[in-house]
Amino acid sequence: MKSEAKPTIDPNLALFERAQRSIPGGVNSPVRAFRSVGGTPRFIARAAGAHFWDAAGARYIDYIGSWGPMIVGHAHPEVVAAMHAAIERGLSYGAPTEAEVEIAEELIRLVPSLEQVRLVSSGTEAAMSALRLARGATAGAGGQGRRKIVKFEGCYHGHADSLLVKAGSGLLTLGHPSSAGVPADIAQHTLVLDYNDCQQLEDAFKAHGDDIACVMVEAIAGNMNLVRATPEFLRTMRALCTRHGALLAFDEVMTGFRVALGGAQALYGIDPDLTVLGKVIGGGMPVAAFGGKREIMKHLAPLGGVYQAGTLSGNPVAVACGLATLKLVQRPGFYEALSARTLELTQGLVAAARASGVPFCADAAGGMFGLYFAAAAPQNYAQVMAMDKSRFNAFFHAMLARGVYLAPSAYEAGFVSAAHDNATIDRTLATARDAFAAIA
Ligand code: KE4
Repeated sequence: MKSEAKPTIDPNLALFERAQRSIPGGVNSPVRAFRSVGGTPRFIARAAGAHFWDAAGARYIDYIGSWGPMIVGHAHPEVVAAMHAAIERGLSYGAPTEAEVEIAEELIRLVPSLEQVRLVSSGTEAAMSALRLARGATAGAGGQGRRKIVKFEGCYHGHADSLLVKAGSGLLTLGHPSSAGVPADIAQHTLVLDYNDCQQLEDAFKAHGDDIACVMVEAIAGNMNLVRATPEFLRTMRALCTRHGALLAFDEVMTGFRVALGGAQALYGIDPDLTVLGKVIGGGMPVAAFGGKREIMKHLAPLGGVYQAGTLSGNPVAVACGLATLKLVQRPGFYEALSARTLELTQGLVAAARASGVPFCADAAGGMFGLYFAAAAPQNYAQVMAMDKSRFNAFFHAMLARGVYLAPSAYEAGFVSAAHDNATIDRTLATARDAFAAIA
């Protein structure tokens, strides 16, 4: 009797269905659920270098790199060895360690504006703490702390309540919650302006200047796809904060050690009062940080009245991973090679799209890139939203089916690692030529 061939169930689908029974949406961070692009998320079983393998054993060239941290490639032997050595000494002590001092000194040495830093465990925690510090360190008229913060539509700074806010009805009216669970009386203190709009910044300070504690910005935005700030926008921001006594915070969680060794602030030559870091500084482990001028950091407990704390802040195993990664990115020529590789990728994708007549452009900033199904690179959120999302989704799936894993959303940036060698880039471009032809 011929045995009935068993239907092969996609292990990713089986895992996704199982995961949804115990985890909301089956994921621990929404973007991983593929809801923007549709289809079944890939459950990753292992990763090495520029690749990872899903639960069905399919191999992909990975262009998310854990959303930025894996800049030296997955499972780099020197990073793994450093972590093993740290693990042998114990996992966590809840007491200070020399390694935390070492990574703090390294960050201060490498990031131009830093005089002191505090380590935390996520970018959200770092941005949230930086905001509280800014409010606690700036006195408004009459001596009470300033309450307002300014952010920009399309920029993401993690999921603290004050930062899950969308623009009010009128641009300068106070913000409304962009998430359930955020009380209006918290959101009302967040002003959400258009990215790259200098006039709105001027108007906001005219209306609220002496109550603005902080302006927080991604100098190269990576959470509405990749969108660059104009130098004039950042210079205006810096000047207005200085004039009105507000603090300028650069959120470099994504751009830090990604677009250049000194981050976006080094590229633009801007000196922010506070900097938020994450991703690369942990090398894939939960390390993030916020820091700035000593005069501001002295307001933090246990010195000052701004409370902030964390059980696993500065965790020795995580810090060992971060230190090993920071050592590798300082090798001579690291960023030159990474930037050249990323540019080769984006220029090759543009050529491949043109060969198939698909309207497409791209941008590269150090080891991160943006892909745009549009005639020109977007300068703000409205222009991002006007791009051809369905074309992106078709391209995403055409590439995924051929073994190239791009960010599963038209509104995310992509990431190249030092492990993406010439052969990997060439393979990606050959795949893209087929994918563009398939969606033309
Ligand atoms: P985390 O809390 O996810 O470590 O960091 C928040 C954060 C803060 N600031 C910037 C500029 C960021 O890009 C992020 C997190 N980035 C997203 C990528 N779009 C992480 C991916 C995710 O949410 O799963």
